[in-house]
Amino acid sequence: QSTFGGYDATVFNSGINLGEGKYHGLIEGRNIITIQVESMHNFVLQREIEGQPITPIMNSLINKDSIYFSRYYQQLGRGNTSDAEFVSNNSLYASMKTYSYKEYEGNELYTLPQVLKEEGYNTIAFHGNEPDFWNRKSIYPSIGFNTYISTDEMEMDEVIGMGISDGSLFKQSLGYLEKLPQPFYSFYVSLTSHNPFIIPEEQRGLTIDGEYKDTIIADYFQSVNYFDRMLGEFIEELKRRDLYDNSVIVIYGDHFALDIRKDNIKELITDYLGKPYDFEEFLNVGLLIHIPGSGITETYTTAGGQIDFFPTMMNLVGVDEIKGNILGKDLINTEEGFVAHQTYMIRGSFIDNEKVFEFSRDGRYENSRAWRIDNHEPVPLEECREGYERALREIRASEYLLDNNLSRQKQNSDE
Ligand code: GP9
Repeated sequence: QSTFGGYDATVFNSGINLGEGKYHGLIEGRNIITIQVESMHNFVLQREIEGQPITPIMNSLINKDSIYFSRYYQQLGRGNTSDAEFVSNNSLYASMKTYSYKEYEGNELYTLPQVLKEEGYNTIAFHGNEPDFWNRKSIYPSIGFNTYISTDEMEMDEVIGMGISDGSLFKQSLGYLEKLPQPFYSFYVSLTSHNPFIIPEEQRGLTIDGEYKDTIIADYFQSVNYFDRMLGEFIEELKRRDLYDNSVIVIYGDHFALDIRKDNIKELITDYLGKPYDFEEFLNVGLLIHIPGSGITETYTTAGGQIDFFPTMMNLVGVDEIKGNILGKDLINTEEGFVAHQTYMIRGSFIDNEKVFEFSRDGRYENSRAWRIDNHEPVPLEECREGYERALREIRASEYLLDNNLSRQKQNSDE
């Protein structure tokens, strides 16, 4: 049996060949523009408020030349936005001791940007906040970003909330993209839709006068709608500068916005959605891969998580072999969905294609809760035991691996 210090190393997808998969190499050679959107719930996509689409631009992307994963969940530890980055680019679980960008700062990592560099990509990251926030500046080189553009390099010409507005971030990034040798991997971390979601009046694109007027829903929808509009302008600029046709635009949310643990919010969203606002909607941040001119428009409903981002992108880019120790799966070529959680729903909880299992906070299995996603009916707990054990096994193995700096190590088969 392959082990890492007694942990079952077979949980890691090291050595797997992706070469025979559907859409293997579909985006080979194209630039990849990934946008991790601040606080984006999947449920804002393809939804309306008072007759107005909240995200018309992303909706139009979903409807043409895109692969859309409609059940794609956040998987954070202690580091919010930065953990979403960490999990997405490393395909391992986030630290529960402190934020991963601090805890694993000294690790030798195996990451998506590094793999893309080996494929000839240039890598760059953009974020409209101070470079040291979440320790990004220190860890980005080992994540594999050659260049990091933040408030040190950009003009603070329009600030909304915590930093440079998304509109300005996109505009200022274009000059860098134009100068980069292609193909490039550019990773954006948007910021304007951060809590408390206040967009200056003149920048608000929705009219919300009805029952949600002056509620957190109204503010939140305005902020996501603002992001969406800025994305639309960015795409037009990419087209104008000849950077669109040969690129892929990837979009997913970093984490929830509207906190299910607050009763008034839970009630409001339940009312808006017309169904219980539960962990399934709360943790779903969506993933959209827009491939201009591909003629491919598909929606996948397999349950996946941020941990699956790296291998999914590897397959599309056409990288054959997974050479490091990662835990995610290529979501295009997997039917069995499984997403383990350790925050908001505590460790041992999981979501699969049919159900949600929430491990009890008192640590007693028999007090856990499980329900079907389609009709919210309870699921017998004995049907969840295997998933519960798998969630623990994967998270513990990941923790051991990262604590011992083994991302790039070969597994031992003789222990
Ligand atoms: C900070 C930004 C927001 O740079 O990424 O972080 P959050 O507070 O959402 O973790």
